Amino acid sequence: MRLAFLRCRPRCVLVVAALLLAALVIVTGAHPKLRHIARVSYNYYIADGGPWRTDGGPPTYTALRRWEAALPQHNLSLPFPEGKTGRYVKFSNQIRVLGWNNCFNEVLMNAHLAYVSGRAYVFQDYYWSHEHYQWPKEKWVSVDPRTPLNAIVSGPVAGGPFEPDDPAPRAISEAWFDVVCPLRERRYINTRDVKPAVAQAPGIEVLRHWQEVLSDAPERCIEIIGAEEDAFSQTFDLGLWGSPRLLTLWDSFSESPISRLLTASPIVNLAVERNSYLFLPRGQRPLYPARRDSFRRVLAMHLRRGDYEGHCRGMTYINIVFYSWNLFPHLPDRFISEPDAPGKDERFLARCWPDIPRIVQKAAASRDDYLAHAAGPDGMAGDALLDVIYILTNEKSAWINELKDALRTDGWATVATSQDLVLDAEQTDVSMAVDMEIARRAEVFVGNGWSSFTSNIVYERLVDKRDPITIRFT
Ligand SMILES: Nc1nc2c(ncn2[C@@H]2O[C@H](COP(=O)(O)OP(=O)(O)OP(=O)(O)O)[C@@H](O)[C@H]2O)c(=O)[nH]1
Ligand SMILES: *[C@@H]1O[C@H](CO)[C@@H](O)[C@H](O)[C@H]1NC(C)=O
Repeated sequence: MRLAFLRCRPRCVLVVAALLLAALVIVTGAHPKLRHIARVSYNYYIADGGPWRTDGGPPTYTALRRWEAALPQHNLSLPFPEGKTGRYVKFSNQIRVLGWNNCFNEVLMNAHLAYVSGRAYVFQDYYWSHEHYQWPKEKWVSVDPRTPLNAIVSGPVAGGPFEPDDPAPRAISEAWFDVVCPLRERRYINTRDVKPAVAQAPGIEVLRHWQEVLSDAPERCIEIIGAEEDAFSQTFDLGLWGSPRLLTLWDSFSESPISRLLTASPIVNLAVERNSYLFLPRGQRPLYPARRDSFRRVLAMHLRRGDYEGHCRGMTYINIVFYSWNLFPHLPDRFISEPDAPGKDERFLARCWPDIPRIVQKAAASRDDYLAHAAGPDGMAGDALLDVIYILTNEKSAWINELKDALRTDGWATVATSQDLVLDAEQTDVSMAVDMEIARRAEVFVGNGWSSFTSNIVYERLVDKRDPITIRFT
């Protein structure tokens, strides 16, 4: 009896294991959500094998990942304020899985706060909001798709060097933070213990308050943790970004090396170069000697479409003001919210979700205002000319062709849109940044005042000291 049981045992175990495995496969396969997680996990951990994956899925950034890991500041032997005696701050309360520009705002301001506090900023990957990710779901290689920060932007915010005479410690990666700041050496600061004191304060006071906390703390390693009960537990939260309280931060923030040394990434810059054919003016020879540089003849216009129709209606309802740097009163086309005046909803929607006639009209008016501004006392516009229009948009339908026809009919000799860009896999992954860089370089920009996508272009153009007449809103 005893012996027979022992003899059966290995076989019984095998049979039971095989049955369990079969049951697992059947249960996982039958449930679509589980099936998705299984496939995505398989892709993430096993199938994501590097450059040989040419099936049209998202890029793996194998080389860029290796480069980020090997940044020169990732070195324990470096002298203070870097290396094993250096001072660091990681913002684990940074928002994730949201549109790029809502995240970008915050990343930049946190990096500026780290800078003024004499601590190295810990940069992190960008985690996509699912609806904006460029790749079809069946091609995803992780449950929450993400992109290395250095694929999107370059500069001190992403670990690039500061100016030669600046002793600031360079930003490090999340992975290096785990090496240089082991868990037992970290001080955790919960936002609940810091934010209430400056809950409704002007932006500059929020910065100064946190700066004091981070500078005074004797600990080398600080990790900021968001309060669980606070739905907006960011250091610089949505309430601040959507309010004029923000604008008091401008002098400090715009003069920071985080802002001044911020550029597009090499991947993005190359995408713009590769597509510069599109901006070559195609019309007849100008009637007067005009600039040769194509970008100086481009008017770029951001049309926030798709999900924005519903979003605009929602914002109309709560009468919301412009977002972030779009709020500057010295920019033309200010939006003054009108509580309950007759027809105010229509006026709001006409600006947030403009139709084709309005778009055509706004492009022409922005061009004419710019040329009038460029004109000398003789009424001549010098060599200024705007004959190229670029429409940056998340609109993917044939509506774009209707708009292109209307713009051509109105006299724009060269019309290009986001749909015309030719991009490889890495450039496709960061196409929002490609569009933003084109809009940064264009001579005139027209955006949507409620959009954070627009506001970060406005920010870059203001840092570049562009004339306000070249920064417009529909
Ligand atoms: N390539 C490209 N993508 C765009 C454009 N407009 C919107 N998108 C995509 O949609 C996302 C919009 O999210 P954000 O960047 O946070 O900007 P936002 O306009 O404030 O939108 P919400 O965050 O949804 O309010 C972008 O990050 C892009 O992924 C565009 O003109 N070109
Ligand atoms: C790390 O820093 C030390 C001190 O500056 C330097 O001598 C060493 O070469 C660095 N190591 C690497 C791998 O760069």
